[in-house]
Amino acid sequence: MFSFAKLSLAAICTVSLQFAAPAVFATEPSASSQIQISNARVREPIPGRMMSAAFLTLKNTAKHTRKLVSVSAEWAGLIEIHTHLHEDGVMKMRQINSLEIPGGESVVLEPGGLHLMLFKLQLPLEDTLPMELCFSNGECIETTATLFSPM
Ligand SMILES: [Cu+2]
Repeated sequence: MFSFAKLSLAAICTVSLQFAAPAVFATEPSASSQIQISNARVREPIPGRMMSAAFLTLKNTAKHTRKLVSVSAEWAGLIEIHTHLHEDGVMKMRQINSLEIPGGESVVLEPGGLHLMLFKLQLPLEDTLPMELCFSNGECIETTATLFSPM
């Protein structure tokens, strides 16, 4: 019940902001536009499993390096940034504390490489999954991932 009330309130706020200041949204790029998130997708978990992975592309249009430090979503109890490493000939996943996106560059999170590890999923997942990415400068950006089947 609580999360439903929170969602409704967020929807109302969004609508009233759009009516109140359309010119500001149209002409002034916000700081968040320096990071562009695309192709966000969540792999459908194996039946019975409460964990999975998410992938996306982060593009930094600013001059300076930006650092992704945390990711959260209402439908996942915990989200970690992971990378894959070769260790003694074996591919292993390892959590990293932050992910740097150099100025003017893109970082791609994709199967077999960098990914967001999703734990404690609230099943079943919806087809569209909002999530929030926060950076070391305190900025947080919302994006929506789509659910995809690995088959
Ligand atoms: Cu992982």
